[in-house]
Amino acid sequence: MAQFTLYAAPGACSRVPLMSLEEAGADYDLELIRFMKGEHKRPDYLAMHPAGKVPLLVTPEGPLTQNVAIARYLGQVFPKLLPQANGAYEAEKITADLAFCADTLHPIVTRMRMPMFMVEGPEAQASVKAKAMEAMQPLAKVVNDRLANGPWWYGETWSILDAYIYWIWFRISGCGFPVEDCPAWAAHAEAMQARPAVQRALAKDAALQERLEADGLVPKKA
Ligand SMILES: N[C@@H](CCC(=O)N[C@@H](CS)C(=O)NCC(=O)O)C(=O)O
Repeated sequence: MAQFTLYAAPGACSRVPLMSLEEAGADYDLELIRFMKGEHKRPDYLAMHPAGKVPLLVTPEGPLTQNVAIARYLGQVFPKLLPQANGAYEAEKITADLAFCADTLHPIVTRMRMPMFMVEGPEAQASVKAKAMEAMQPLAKVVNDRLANGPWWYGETWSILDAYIYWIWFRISGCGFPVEDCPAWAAHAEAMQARPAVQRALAKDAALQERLEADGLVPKKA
């Protein structure tokens, strides 16, 4: 049995720990959660993740939920994944950066991509999406300005923050958001795609998608 098990869904924010585990060269198994079959709401899964979401990382010590906590944990087990902070303030600045992704950017992304989870009807959904796009604009500038001093979120050193910011990029691309206004973020995404560990993670994520397609749970991508 592997040291860790990551429960994930293709395209979901479980890509963040997936890329991190690949970057670390960790020993882990990957388990597919089929939202369409309600696997994230089954009692055995809820016993490990009461909120019924992905990602879930099962560690030798027990299950761990929430991307911020999983990133913090992986950063301790594999020190190359996060900057090693000098003191409480520096440490919590890193937590704040992770929380910026999880608590500020991610909910806006959800409203941009999945307004149907928020309100009923096409007009209300279009309005939720438009508001979310508007809210994302100044935040995208914050990210872009930060990455202009890159190549990575923390300058010369790659970290889990880069995996998180790259997942957000994936979600805001291709939905009408003006990503062309964020050239540094686009360059960051390209640099991410050139990393062998990221390529391995994306291939595993694509394999999960293919399993959903093979089961007839999602339409086959053209
Ligand atoms: N704050 C949570 C957010 C997790 C989350 O919203 N995951 C989404 C996928 S990106 C999910 O599982 N959605 C399924 C659902 O809510 O039913 C974290 O950081 O882990």
